[in-house]
Parts: sequence; structure tokens; C-alpha cells
Amino acid sequence: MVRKPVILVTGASGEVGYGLIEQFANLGDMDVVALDLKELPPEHRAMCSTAIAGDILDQNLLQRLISEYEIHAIYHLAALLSTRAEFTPDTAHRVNVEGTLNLIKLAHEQSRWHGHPVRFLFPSSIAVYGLPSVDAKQRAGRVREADWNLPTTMYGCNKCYCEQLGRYYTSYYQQLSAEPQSSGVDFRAVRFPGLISAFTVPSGGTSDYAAEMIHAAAQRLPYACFVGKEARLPFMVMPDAIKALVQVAEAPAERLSQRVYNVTSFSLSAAELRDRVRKAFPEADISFRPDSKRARIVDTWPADVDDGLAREDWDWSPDYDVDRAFDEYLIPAIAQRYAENR
Ligand code: AKB
Repeated sequence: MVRKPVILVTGASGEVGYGLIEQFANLGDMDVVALDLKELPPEHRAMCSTAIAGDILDQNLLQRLISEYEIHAIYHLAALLSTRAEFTPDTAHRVNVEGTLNLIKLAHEQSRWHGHPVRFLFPSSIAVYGLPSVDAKQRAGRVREADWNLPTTMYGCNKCYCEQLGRYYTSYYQQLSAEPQSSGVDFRAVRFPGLISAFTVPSGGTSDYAAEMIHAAAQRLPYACFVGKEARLPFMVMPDAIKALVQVAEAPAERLSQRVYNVTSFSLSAAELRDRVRKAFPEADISFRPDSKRARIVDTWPADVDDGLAREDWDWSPDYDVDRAFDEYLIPAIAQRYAENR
């Protein structure tokens, strides 16, 4: 039985999933198998060679993927985000950790079958960081990958552990065996800052206030921000997130000095964000009603990150700085989206 060479995208019905599937459709030279608990909407299903509604914890489904497809790359996007994971930590562990290990093992198995390394792309997060106080956060400035890996959320712990699992499978798998062999897993992770899309609104995250504020203003809905005015985070718009994943995937392995990279575009306080939204939507009713517990999570995440290694090792640079992000991508697309609905 001839197995079809494909790329597997898990969490395909999520924000990053849509963007990635569209990118591959534009590139047009890859067969994509999309996997998500939720059915893909028809327009995205049409862009994939196969769209499967299924669970990454379902061993029968994973065995089926192994027998039916020759998978050369896995974009493993399926995950419960930080706020949601705090309410269901056990489920978060199962999905975020056991699910990821299932897919890493699938990559290993696939590589054994077709004899080529399987590129495993993993969206990690600034949630792996844990700054002990707002003062420490201010002093830390642009945080490097090796600093402050002290996550304070289940999601952050999950991402941190999975980064280490990926490093282990890539470089140390079965190191005690008589003839150690490569696992065939070529793990590459980017630590995403808060992501903002013009076409989807996030759910279950703690950096979601940024997208929520913009989308609410465009719909002329009042928005009470759950963090304080001074809360600062690094952000990136969705096209740059897709660019980072595809670019690190294409980087020659010999150029990678490590397997986990910071990437970012701009850093904004919630007040600066409000000002930019108000510039586009002067009538916007934006208030600040901090949720102390969620706001504390944001206070433990860095105000900015140092993505110098990504720039050095695989020529990373975002296409959208803060001005382009708002003036050329977010505001025009979001304003049009809701104007059409009015
Ligand atoms: C979240 O808020 O959970 C995510 C993230 C920062 O990884 N958006």
C-alpha cells in the first residue's frame, strides 16, 4: 500500500491552524492532513487533502495516521491555553503533555518507516517564563531563552516540559543503547508572545485581552480589560506567527544552535494598546477592570523577549512592527470584517 507523503497539522481549527493551512494552500506544493477535535469549516477543509475530526489522545486514530500516511512534518498546534488550563489542569496535562508525547512518538515511528527525519514544529510560549515580581519584570527587560524558566501556570509547565521532551528526542533518545540511533525526530520550537489575529478571536488564553479589545471596539461594544493599564507583554500578529513556524521548519538543521527560540515583534502596555485602538475607533468604550488573578499571570510573563538567536540562526525577522501591525493589518481587516456584518 502506497502511503501519501503529507504534512500533519494538529489543532487545525485553531487561530494558528487556519493561518497555517491558508499558507500551505498558497504555497500549493504540500498535501496537508488537518486534525482537530472540531470539524474544519468548509473553506479550510477544501484547502486540505484530508481533514479529520479526532482526538490526539486516541491511540487508534494515531495508528491509522501511521498506516495511511507518510508524514514528513508535523505542526503540532493542539493545546489548551493558559487560562482554560488553570481551570482544568488534569485535562491540560493530558492534552498538552500526553498529546504532545503521542505526536512525538508518531514522528519517531514515521521516521523509522520512511527513513527520513520528521520535522516537528512546536508552538511554545512566553508562558514558560516566570518573573517573581513586577519589579523583576521591569529589571529583566528583554528576556533570553535560558532566563527565568520558572512557569507559574499549568500551561507554562506543560510547554516547558514539552520543549525538554523535544530536545531529548532530537539529541538524547536511547543514549544508553549499544548502538544509539537518531530517533528521527527533528524538533523545533518557537516561544510565541501574545498573538493577535484580524480574522479570529482567541479563547482560553491570558494574553487574549489584546485581541478582545480591538475586536470589541470594531463592533462598537464596550470592553472592560481584565489587566491593568501598566500590564506589558510582547505581541505579534498572526501572519508573523505563521512566518516564524514555516521559516524555522525550513532552516537547515546545521544552522540551529538550539531547538527552542524566542520570537517577537512589539511590546505594548495595555494603556498603549487602548490608545492605538482609540486612534482607529475614537468612540471605543474601553475601561480597565483588572481580574487580579489573571493579571498576576501576565505580571509573571516578560515585558519583552530577546529573539537575537532566531535572527542569527535562521534569519528571523517579523514583517509587521507595531505601526504596520495596526495600520496595515489589524485595523483595516477588523474594521472591514465588522462593517460587513452591520
Ligand atoms: C495564552 O495566553 O495562553 C497564550 C500564550 C501567551 O501562550 N496566548
